[in-house]
Amino acid sequence: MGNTGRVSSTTPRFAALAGVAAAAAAIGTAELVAALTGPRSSPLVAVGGVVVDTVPEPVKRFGIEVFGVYDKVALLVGTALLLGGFAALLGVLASRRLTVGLAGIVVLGGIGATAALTRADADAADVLPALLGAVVGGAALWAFVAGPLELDPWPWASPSPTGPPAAAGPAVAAHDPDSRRRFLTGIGAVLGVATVGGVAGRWLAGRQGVSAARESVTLPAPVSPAPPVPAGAELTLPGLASYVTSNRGFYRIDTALVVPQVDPKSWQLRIHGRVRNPLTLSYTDLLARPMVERYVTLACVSNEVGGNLIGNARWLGVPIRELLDEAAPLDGADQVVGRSVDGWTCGTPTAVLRDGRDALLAVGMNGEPLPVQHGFPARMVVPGLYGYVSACKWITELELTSFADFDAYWVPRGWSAQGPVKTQSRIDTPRPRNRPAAGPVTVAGVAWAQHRGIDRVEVRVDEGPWQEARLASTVSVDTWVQWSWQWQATPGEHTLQVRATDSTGETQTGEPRDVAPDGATGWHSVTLTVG
Ligand SMILES: Nc1nc2c(c(=O)[nH]1)N[C@H]1C(S)=C(S)[C@@H](COP(=O)(O)O)O[C@H]1N2
Ligand SMILES: [Mo]
Repeated sequence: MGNTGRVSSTTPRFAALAGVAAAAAAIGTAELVAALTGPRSSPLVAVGGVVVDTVPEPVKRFGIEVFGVYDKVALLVGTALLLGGFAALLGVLASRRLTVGLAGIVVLGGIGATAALTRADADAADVLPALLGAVVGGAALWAFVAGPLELDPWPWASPSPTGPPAAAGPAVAAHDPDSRRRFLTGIGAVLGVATVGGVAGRWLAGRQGVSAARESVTLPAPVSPAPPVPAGAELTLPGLASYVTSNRGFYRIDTALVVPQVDPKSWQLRIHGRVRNPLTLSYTDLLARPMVERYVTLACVSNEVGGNLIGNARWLGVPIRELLDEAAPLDGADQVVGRSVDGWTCGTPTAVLRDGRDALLAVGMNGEPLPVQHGFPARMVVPGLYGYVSACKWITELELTSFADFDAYWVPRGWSAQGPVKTQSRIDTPRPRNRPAAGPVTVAGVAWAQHRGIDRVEVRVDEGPWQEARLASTVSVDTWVQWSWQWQATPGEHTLQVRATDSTGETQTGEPRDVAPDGATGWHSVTLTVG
């Protein structure tokens, strides 16, 4: 170095570095504190959660398109990058006027603390990660910009304007040759400690999860077991979705940036609102009740035609109908709002829950306690309705109200209050990347119309005549069904299409419609080359 020109040109970059290090110190501290106050009080997670929930007007369309399929990691990384940019700017501002930089940190801390307070079930301690983070971040900024680690000379410390620029001698003389090394070592140390602290905080928070509590649960045997899966339900073809979806393979959709960790010991389900007899059940109360086990196919309203946001599992639980009968809904209570511990809500017609179908307050999935991501300790599963109006995970309340009085989470965000599943069908094999040889080719897939049942599936090639596929067997009308069709494939490019007819006689419409506001329509098409 020793060249004043180079010093002054690199200094803003060092100042930006100081800002980023200060922000890292703040975030690392916040994550560490959040290990005590709960992962949702982490400012990154809390701010991300507010972003997910608010979906401001210009972003609304985008929000609707990515309904539920938020890339959570991308959101957190995006927030961190934005924060990094802002922090760099703060560093530069602080190098001119420390108070401006510190004020910026106070604003960031305030945003984090406010966001944490808006989360469902927040308590006063949830402001601590953001506030303590801001204190540590502010101290770091001061240390690098005006304190012991200050880089010497900062631009404002350069020789007085009266001194000839070429005669930078005094500044160079006053320059502490160790300051740059001290500064950079300090930055490195702060970034290192902040990273270790942040990772440790995340790790500690993860250890407080409920996996151990979940593993120690013994589920009761059902008084009414699921009917056995008939041998003919599983065609076992490569590429074809299996009739029963594994827990690991089951799609996951929710707005939760961190998976809620609900301790079954303190968990309660309140059934309240417009009922004659409000009830509160503990997890033990729930497990003591007679359980039924049923196969039900769950689908997301955001599932595009041909998409895979659908799965079929064996759910163990208590019929919601029985719980409602005990609570005795009052006249006009036509909506049951399921409310999750994280504040998410869905609204289900009371009549649907009481019409005799196997709507379950589920505690088990495919013979295991519900996986944490799928709603442990308890969730709703309602055959025939999309998940966003029925499948509340981490449920803690069933509130009887009316559709006129309450809009559940997705309704003000542009989705229909009513969400019956639409009849749909999908071609799983062959796929475009397959290049089958000419001759016999098995075309196969799944079709669903939960709670109505599928009567017929038809396939056509190159918009020729519709030809009836063979339906596999199913457990009940509440699950999807596999289908297959033998194709005498000829060389060249071909387009396969599928459509299903449900047991009411209604054939799936070919009109392509978007997933919003109440589920996609249209025929799944697969174009591929033979030979
Ligand atoms: N608490 C909570 N429950 C929720 C959601 C949510 O965002 N939060 N999403 C719903 C939606 S849109 C669907 S499709 C199903 C998905 O359930 P899964 O993740 O177990 O497949 O959960 C429903 N239950
Ligand atoms: Mo969904």
